[in-house]
Amino acid sequence: MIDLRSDTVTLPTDEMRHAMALADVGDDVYGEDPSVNRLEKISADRMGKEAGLFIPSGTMGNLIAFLTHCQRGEEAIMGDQAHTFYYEVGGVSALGGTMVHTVPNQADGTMKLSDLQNAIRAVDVHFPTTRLIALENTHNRCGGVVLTPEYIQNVVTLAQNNGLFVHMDGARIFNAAIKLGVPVQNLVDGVDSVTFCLSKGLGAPVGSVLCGTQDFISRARRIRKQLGGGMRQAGILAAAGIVALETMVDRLEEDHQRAQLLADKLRNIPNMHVRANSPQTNMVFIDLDDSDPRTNLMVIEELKNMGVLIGTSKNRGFRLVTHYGISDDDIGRVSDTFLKIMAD
Ligand code: TLP
Repeated sequence: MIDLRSDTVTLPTDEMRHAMALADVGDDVYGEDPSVNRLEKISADRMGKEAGLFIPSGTMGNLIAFLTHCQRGEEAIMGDQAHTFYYEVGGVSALGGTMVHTVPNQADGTMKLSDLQNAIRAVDVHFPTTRLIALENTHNRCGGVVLTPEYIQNVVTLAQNNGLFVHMDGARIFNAAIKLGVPVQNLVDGVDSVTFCLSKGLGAPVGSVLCGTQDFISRARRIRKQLGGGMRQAGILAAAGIVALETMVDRLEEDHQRAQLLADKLRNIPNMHVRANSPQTNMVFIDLDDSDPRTNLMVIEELKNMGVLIGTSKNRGFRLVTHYGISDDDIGRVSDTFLKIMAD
């Protein structure tokens, strides 16, 4: 099977498995796991933040950030295509009582500054208090697109002028940094909290890290415990995360190149349309022509029967994600398989 459903399907490298087997561990709820402590320190340094917190998943990282920043009934502004809005089971509202205020995401993953400004509540006894703006980089539903440091700084300035916090869902922030050729720190300057994932393109089996100030992370640690996310000998997992950070970041460029190669090949497939500006990073989004009598789910099933797994996207769309388990040969096989299915 060639699995392009997501970069979450990546398997740990041999070096990760070795590091896991040999990891120094302790009880992380007591703060005594040396491998977790090391991962948190390395992560915070990479992000240019004071402290880090190892979290089981990106979803929990975002949830903890929201719950730490916002009191019940307070409002968080996010894009209407945000992962936190679409794919996190309503956790911030269900578990945090956070009121979600969406504004339209533009095709490039941004939200207009004027929309953000208009979404901020005035001080009025009737209104919830606006507390947070959430960004996402790379932006998943907008096509794996990249937010630039300039845009992020504009949002940070707007937030600071209005006394708001900014959280960055940076599940794939290293993809953004590699694409832009900038240090990852430049993408989170002035941002109050950032979650990034070790278990996507970086290939670790489990885990994300939330970074922010010392005070923010101390409070986030309590929320993680409250949610049942306090782990014990988690150094086994953190050890793989350290290898991920040390060995897997620079090679993300290869995934971007393969996504480009894939898109170029798919452009020649009848009745398949590669979306404008796709791909920017490791995600290729394509759409099935309206004239094709099949649904996207039917096409996915046919591809599956021929050994290729891909994901859905809105309407008649598909998402194909490259990662280090995918070779150039695989890209050729995928396009040949598409050709067979679409020519029939
Ligand atoms: N995204 C998954 C699915 O949930 C859609 C994927 O396959 O892309 N933020 C962003 C931007 C994400 O794309 C994801 C995962 C998460 C957060 C959540 O991470 P996990 O899966 O670790 O909870």
